[in-house]
Amino acid sequence: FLSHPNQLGVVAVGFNGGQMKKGVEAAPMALIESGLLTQLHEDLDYEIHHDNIIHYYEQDIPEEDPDHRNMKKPRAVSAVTERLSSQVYEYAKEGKFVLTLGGDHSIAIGTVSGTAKAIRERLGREMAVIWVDAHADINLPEMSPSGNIHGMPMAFLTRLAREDRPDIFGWLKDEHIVSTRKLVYIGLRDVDRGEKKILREHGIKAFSMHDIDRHGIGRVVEMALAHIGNDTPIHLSFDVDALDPQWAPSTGTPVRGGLTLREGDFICECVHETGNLVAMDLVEVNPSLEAVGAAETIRAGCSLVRSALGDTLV
Ligand code: HAR
Ligand code: MN
Ligand code: MN
Ligand code: MN
Repeated sequence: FLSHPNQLGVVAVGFNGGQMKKGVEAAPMALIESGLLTQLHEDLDYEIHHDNIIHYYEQDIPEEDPDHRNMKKPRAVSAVTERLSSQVYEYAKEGKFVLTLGGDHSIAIGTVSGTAKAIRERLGREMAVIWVDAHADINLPEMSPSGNIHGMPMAFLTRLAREDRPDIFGWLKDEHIVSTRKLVYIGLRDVDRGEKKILREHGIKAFSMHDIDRHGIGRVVEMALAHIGNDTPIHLSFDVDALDPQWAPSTGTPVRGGLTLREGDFICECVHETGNLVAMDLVEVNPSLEAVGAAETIRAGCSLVRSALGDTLV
């Protein structure tokens, strides 16, 4: 589905406004300084397209941003993701692979919408999303326990949550939207009551840690890919908190009992092998939390990205 499979568009998103903890905005810098893009170029032969800017979107972030429908910083998240959506779209419409380095997971409202629109225009097809995360991030604003928008992106991206104000996600149009049938979760283990109800009522495919314990990661990835079908473009949105805190301690909402780094890499390798991957996000690395584990978390993040982009063990 890529017209230029070795061309990689990179967007570095230093945004933290989808949640309350400072530090996640420093992740793209840390990932890039640790050599990620150099490795992708030198070891995996990608031609990197990057403006060499870490985007903080200062000029898009309003001073006044009162809560709306229980959402915290709704205008900031909306403005940043609207901008990001067109940045991602610009790369994706040229048939390049798009790699976005976050940032908290609210930025997926921008990345997924941008890829979905480009794939519709370029190929006339609906895209699938594989969401690897401890959390389902599909809270409707009113039912979110925290009001943090990083717990809501999939609700807006599927239109289960909707808002018509143009400054609060009203910019999301039909071409940006993903079908609940084309969404698959892997790694879930901290899902809110209301989210469980949504997953059940809409028949959304979800593989929890329980499923991984029961069937093994190999079978789970096979079932996840079978659900999507082998002729569908895929956007992989990887929240580093899907990994167990043993491998990725430096993240805002760590949850024990997660994926090993090998299981995370394995998911990425298998998704790469389909040949259908068109975009990836890596989010929620927060180098300022559990500082002793920051280097390890950054290394884990780099490993996931390399695996998704075709690094092989032998
Ligand atoms: N579900 C909770 C909420 O909505 C916690 C979300 C935690 N978020 C993430 N995203 N790290 O995956 O607030
Ligand atoms: Mn070179
Ligand atoms: Mn998440
Ligand atoms: Mn998460």
